[in-house]
Amino acid sequence: MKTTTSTKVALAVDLGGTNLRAAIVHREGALHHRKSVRTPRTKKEALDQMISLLSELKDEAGRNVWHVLGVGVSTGGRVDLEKGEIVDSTALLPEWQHVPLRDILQSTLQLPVCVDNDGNCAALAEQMFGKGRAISNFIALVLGTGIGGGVVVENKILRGARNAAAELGHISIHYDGPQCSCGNRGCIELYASGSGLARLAKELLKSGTIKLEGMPEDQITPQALADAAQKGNAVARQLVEQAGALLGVAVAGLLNTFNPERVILSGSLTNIGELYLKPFRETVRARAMTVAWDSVEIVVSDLPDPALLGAAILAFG
Ligand code: BMX
Ligand code: ZN
Repeated sequence: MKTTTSTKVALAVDLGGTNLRAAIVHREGALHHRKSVRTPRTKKEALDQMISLLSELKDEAGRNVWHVLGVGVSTGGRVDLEKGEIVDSTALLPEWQHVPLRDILQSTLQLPVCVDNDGNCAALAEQMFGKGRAISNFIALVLGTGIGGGVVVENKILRGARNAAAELGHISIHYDGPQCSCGNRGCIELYASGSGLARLAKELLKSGTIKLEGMPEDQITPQALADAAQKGNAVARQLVEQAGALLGVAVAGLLNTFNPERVILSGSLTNIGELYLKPFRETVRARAMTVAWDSVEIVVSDLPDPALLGAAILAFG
């Protein structure tokens, strides 16, 4: 690509429960110099890491004589849009309460900074560049460590009173389910996300119900479970299928609530494919109201990293 000083770019960072990702993003949506590291456990380390990744990218943009318009941050947690502050977060990002992320990054990087929740960022990216283009009503679900959500109603991202709407991972599906770090019980994220599947698998390992050869407890990933299922491990298969079906229970409720034209799935769990997606679709079909099911198309995103891309869109303004 021929580029000049008039080439305008944004720096984007996505703070997830497992990975911290960053990239330089061009206006037309191309991601350059993508970087991904494990999210450090403490807030201080994560902040330092974020600043170091963004500084590297800023230097890289400088070397390419690209004009950096600003920084966009996609993060788990409830975000005060006006202040650019992470107000509250679950155990996936411990310690991230009342963190004035925008001010911290702005003063360090000397660039304008915008911050939003990762599910909202993903919905924004789908709307601009993905399968949400020209779709007035859709739901974006990011199925990763947690479950991020974004809801677009009549072309607008649904934000609610304080930008805390669409925390779709925290729809409770079990009255008596385990405690979730959001304060509720039995949230769908506890069953159908990467962290949820790992939690369930660990419980089964402890009780001796499941044997996962060559998979130490701290390396139980949805993909590893899916691989075990493919190799004939019936318990692993049942876990993954159950995760898909339970997500279907929550999404059927969302169809009845929002009557979207599309549900756009992204995130690492979609890589499992049909083992997870088939029971998901079947449950949605079985449980949603007929008109709601008949109006919807369930699709998998074709964007490489919707939340990261959405962060850049924030910075482009
Ligand atoms: C959690 C919650 C959501 C977030 C989702 C996906 C926090 C810190 N996170 O439900 O705000 O959208 O996880 O996050 O409260 P990820 O870690 O899978 O990217
Ligand atoms: Zn919850």
